[in-house]
Amino acid sequence: MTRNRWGGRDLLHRWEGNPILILEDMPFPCNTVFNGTPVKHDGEYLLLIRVEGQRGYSFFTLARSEDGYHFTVMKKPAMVPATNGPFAKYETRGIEDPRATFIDGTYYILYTAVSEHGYRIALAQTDDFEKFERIAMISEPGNKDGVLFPEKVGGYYVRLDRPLGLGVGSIWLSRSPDLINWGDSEMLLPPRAGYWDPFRVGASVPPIRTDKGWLEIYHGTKMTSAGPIYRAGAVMLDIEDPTIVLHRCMVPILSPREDYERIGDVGNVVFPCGAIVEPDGEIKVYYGAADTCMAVATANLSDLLECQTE
Ligand code: BMA
Repeated sequence: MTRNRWGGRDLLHRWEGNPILILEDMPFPCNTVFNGTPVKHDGEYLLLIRVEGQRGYSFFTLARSEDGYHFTVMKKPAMVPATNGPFAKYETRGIEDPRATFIDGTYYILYTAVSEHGYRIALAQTDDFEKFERIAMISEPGNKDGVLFPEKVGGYYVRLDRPLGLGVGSIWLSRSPDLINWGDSEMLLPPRAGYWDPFRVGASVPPIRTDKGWLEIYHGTKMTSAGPIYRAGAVMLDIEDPTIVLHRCMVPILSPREDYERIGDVGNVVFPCGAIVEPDGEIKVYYGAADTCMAVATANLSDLLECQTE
């Protein structure tokens, strides 16, 4: 019997059929497929995936599934970098890492717009994942990993993001009256010396309301002589005042262990961009692996909440 040198235990359980999307599944030539954000729309699983084209810049394509595991990728890209209008000059090097949140009947997508002027968070909306409408650039350069809360808190829309500041890379929280104008920003979660997330942290999955608080699945990096290792962890925020951190996982909930997470364009990366909570309490977390393919891992939401108290 072959021993699996990557073996290990994570709170999230990888689906045995992983990875769920690889280059072979793509109906057109491209470099990689990763960092997709899921929604369940009319009973169907939709995954808006980041595809890096052969020129090296990213765009988004839709994949559809009936069971959340077997996906078919649409033949035409869903959203490509703007080539005219006010967004064009900020998307010259692609659009990356979409995160979808459903608020009051509309899906809002936060994504990273990349250009020679730096990276910024942009906001688009869609009702059906067929047509996307860009709404606004909602950050200055040097900010990414934007995720929207699924409802207003204290009368305001709320987002988490990751301004790079002095290179520290902490998760911040900002508020907005209209989803376009953002401010009232506060530092929420810094990297943690002495743990698995000492270098940088960033929001990953749009916050999930639970009866114990807002569950945020975030990514954290540790720097090594071979580059960063990207792991996923969990933090619980107060429902009424999400600037209050109730619990933060001592250990990651998912670490790169399998070949498809270890080896790729950027090795040692698990990078969630969204999750689906099923009616029976199972959570499916969708993540990019090694910046090269898409994978999914599951847990009971209640087990994930347990991890907070460790
Ligand atoms: C982050 C983002 C992600 C990427 C990750 C690992 O900074 O750029 O898109 O998956 O790095 O390379």
